[in-house]
Amino acid sequence: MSELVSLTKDGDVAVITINNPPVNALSPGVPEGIAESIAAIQKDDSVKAAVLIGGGRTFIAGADIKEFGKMTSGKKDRGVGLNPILAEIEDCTKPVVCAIHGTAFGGGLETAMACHYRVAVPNALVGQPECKLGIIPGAGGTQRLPRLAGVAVAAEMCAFGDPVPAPKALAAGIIDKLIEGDLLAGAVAFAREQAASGKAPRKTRDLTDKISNQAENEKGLAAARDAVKKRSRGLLAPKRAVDAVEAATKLPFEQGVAKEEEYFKECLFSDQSKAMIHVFFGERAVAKIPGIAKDQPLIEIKRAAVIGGGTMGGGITMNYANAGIPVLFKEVSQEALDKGLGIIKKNYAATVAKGRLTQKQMDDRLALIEPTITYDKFNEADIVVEAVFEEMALKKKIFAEVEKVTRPDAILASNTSTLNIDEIASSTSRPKQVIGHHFFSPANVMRVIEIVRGKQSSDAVIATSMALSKKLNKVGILVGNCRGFVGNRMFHEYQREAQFLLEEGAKVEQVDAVLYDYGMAMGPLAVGDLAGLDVSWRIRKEFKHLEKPGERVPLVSDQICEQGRYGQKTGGGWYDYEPGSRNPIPNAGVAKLIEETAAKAGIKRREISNEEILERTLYSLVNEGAKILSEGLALRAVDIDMLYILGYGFPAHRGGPMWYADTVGLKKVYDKVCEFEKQHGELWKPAPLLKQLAESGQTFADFDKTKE
Ligand code: T1G
Repeated sequence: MSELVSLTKDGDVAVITINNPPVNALSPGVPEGIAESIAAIQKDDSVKAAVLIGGGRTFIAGADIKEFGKMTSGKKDRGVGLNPILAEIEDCTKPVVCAIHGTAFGGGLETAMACHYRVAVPNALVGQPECKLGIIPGAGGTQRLPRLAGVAVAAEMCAFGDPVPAPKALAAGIIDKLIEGDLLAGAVAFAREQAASGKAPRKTRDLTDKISNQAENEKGLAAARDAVKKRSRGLLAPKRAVDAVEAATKLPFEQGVAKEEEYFKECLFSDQSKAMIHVFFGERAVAKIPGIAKDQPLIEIKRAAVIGGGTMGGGITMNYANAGIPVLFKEVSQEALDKGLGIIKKNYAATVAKGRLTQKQMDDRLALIEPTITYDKFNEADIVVEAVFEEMALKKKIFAEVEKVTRPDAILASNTSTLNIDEIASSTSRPKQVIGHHFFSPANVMRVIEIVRGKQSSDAVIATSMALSKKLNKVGILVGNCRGFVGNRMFHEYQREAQFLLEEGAKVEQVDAVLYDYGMAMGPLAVGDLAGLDVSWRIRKEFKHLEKPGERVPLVSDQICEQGRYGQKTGGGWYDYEPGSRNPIPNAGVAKLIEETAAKAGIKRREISNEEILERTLYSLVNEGAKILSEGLALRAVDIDMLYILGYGFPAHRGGPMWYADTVGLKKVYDKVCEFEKQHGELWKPAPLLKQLAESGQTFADFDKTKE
């Protein structure tokens, strides 16, 4: 057929194999190859049945996402164009069995459902993850899936896109049989049985028993819509996915497919989808480190050690245990150690209680954690992660101690979120082994690690840190060493603007509501209360000596901290919190303190629009991000986007701060920044890169292309 699709025979059963590594995406030539194979089978009387299988590590992982850009830029037909080919499979008069291993995602599952039967190995996954790209299934998935699994399962799968393990898919009616051992042999035998049965091949589109009970359908749709309201705030695709599944219950198949295509195009041409496709490829792009050889030998990480049993130390330790890596968990005293271990056990127990972990898995992970108050076994550790208080002197003391008790090739990592990695490294005689591994709180949940390279961090240490991130089920993002690195350096500007807006007249809850409605997981002030206002207070004190004379700084947060209001952990910060509740309650005292402080500072207060709040907070991120790119402290704009989406709750459907700026248009952003500079001074000095790109009509995406 073609090197993408091959057709062979196993006796009277034809085998169609897709060979489009790495994930057998439905790239141009693949659907056509399948169609040609079906046509050939149709004509070959010696063939009684057929098997469709993926070559390599997986079945079809979906349509080729790289093709979507061509669709939205008008270079290619606007639709997926798969439906006619899937109809040919379904109309084949000989049973076609789909054999699934790895993942059958998106167009892959849709192709499987157009086959007459589906078999799979037990560890296969099926799913309709299109909504994670801001789209919906576009090749009949929302019409065939409810016919196989019912409305409730189909709506859940299409609205949220989570993978479904094969045994669960079998129970739901999506696949017909699990094959232990040789998948191809099992599928050929199954196909031969179907042919021998003499039954007409079962066309999924003709199945109606699972969608004929309208009351059941309405119940399933209502439950899905409720869940979408709770879990997919501001997103178009999950809503449209449920609407398309509803069409399957109300319209004949062909009309349902047409309705689905209408919704698919609406989503595909939305800014949300463009942003989420940017994020899909962004998550893969950040793993590529220019200047480090692809075959750079890595340091094998078989054992780890974590110093510090606080919130971060405990979470980091859980990551290693979750990845199956034995880890020493060190504290200075037995009491502190017991407290830290208690938090780890509580976290695991909560996950077991939610059914997301078995008791055995919990016990196995705890067995990998070795609590200690000494450095005894540290010479066995391949990596040591320090997660103690944000105090330079303390960190330098620990690195000097650790150097004496570890092997020369061990990686010495600091979880500092702000302090100078080179200065920490200077307390050792092997700075090339020192690097920053900045986890985000809660460390066992947040999916990103800011990997901070020091001046002398070796390529082996950097490459190992990036690979280790993936092993810890995280996304590693490499950044340069400066105050606050990339994430917190930008966040400092964002927090600064939020607090200046309070002094100038905005309300605490107004500022947070604007960013929440924009799509942030939380507003900047509520985030401060969650993280603990004392953490940034300690860091401000650590850097007080660096403040420029006359430089405007936020005036209220220090006063709140002096009152002992550190946020949720003290029952009050910018907001009040009822015991055991994370629900922020505006505090009149804080509002009064802001007014009084502004009056004392001679700041004239005024009505502040939501638009100004959004622009000043988001453009402060963009402007600082552009400076960071010029300084080479972030490799690409997409690295900043991924850091903010995975580490700071920036909405993926906005693409990250740099992508969002491109969406607004850099000329508009630059003009606004210039305006803010006139109004608010030097702090808003436009970044040269922003000016250059805006004046040359370019984007941050163009900037990234120059880095490829
Ligand atoms: N299209 C194009 N490239 C893809 C791709 C796809 N569908 N999936 C993966 N890649 C690339 C990826 O960019 C990377 O490239 C390499 O393959 C390895 O991927 C009609 C409209 C399958 C679970 O959303 O979830 O079907 O960086 O690093 O960790 O209704 O890839 O090496 O250059 O992720 O082993 C729906 C997307 C599409 C699934 C494997 N399908 N893929 O994970 O490898 S829309 C999806 C994944 C659709 C239909 C609609 C994962 C994976 P590079 P990887 P992995």
